[in-house]
Amino acid sequence: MPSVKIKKLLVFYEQMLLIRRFEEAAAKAYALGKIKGFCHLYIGQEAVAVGAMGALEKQDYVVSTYRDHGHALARGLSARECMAELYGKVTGCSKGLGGSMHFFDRARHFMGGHGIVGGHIPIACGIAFGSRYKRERAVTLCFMGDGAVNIGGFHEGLTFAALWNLPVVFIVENNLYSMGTPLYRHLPLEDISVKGKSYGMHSVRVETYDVWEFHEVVREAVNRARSQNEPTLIEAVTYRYRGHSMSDPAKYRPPSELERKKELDAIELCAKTLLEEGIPTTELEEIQKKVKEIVDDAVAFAESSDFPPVSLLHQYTYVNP
Ligand SMILES: Cc1ncc(C[n+]2csc(CCOP(=O)(O)OP(=O)(O)O)c2C)c(N)n1
Ligand SMILES: [Mg+2]
Repeated sequence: MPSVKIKKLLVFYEQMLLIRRFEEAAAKAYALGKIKGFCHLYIGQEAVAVGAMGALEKQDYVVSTYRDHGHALARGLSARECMAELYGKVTGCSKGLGGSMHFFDRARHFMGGHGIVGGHIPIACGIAFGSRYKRERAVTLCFMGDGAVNIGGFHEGLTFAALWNLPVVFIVENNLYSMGTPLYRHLPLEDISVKGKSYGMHSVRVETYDVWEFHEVVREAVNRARSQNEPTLIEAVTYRYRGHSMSDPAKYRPPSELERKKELDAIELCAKTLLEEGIPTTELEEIQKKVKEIVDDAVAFAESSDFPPVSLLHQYTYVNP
């Protein structure tokens, strides 16, 4: 009988694999011209989204960046509605009006998908303020990249969060690059977590490809936010395998760096742990088969869906009172 931890780890394995396979399918559809516009893949960073989202409850909120597919899937948005959104179809999570960078799902408290680097941080603080004010005991998780920590919104948001004791956890996904710019060229620090300390909040740097280890760190921060209204900054050192966007061949980094990072792959590590814990290979193969079916079904669903009608164009431009 698998322990609670192993049962949860099996779910994490499936979710990480779903993100990976979903994005591989998205890359293929993009190359065929079926998905247009911006598309930023999350491949390599799956353990961050999955480990973090596993620490949340239903009432909690998530605010993401333009690299949002993995966050959305880990939060429970279906592969169908996410793929359809990439295809610009009306069955997408944002009715085909948002595309890759603007996934949104009010029911699952997934508050976007934001294209402006760092612009979403004060929005996350506003959501956290709202839930504290209404005594909802909800925590807001706010994801950002390393490129966001020099932006004004970061300073405003973190100051506000610490000063007003907001139940928010900031997760900086430090994938060592901001577009094609390596960290050392845009930040005079290697350790981003020192920034959190300077705002007077709990702050921790985590460098792991072990989804469970990362999950534990986020769980502690989420519990503290929920029970004591204390914010935390978590720096997750990670790596993206693909370029910044679909038009970026990532020639600015040495291939040996990518190969070295791939050896630490979180999905493979998770599978290894599960096998060592006595989970049979056949069970992992079942999960792999299931994930493939989910992704194939999502692609077929997106392809057979309709584009939004022109009448929808202005419907969500302003809030209808
Ligand atoms: C305010 C602002 N400036 C510039 C851009 C253009 N831009 C889009 S992504 C990006 C890099 C962000 O890198 P990072 O935060 O490290 O996230 P990653 O892409 O690595 O996930 C930039 C500069 C933007 N979207 N918003
Ligand atoms: Mg980055």
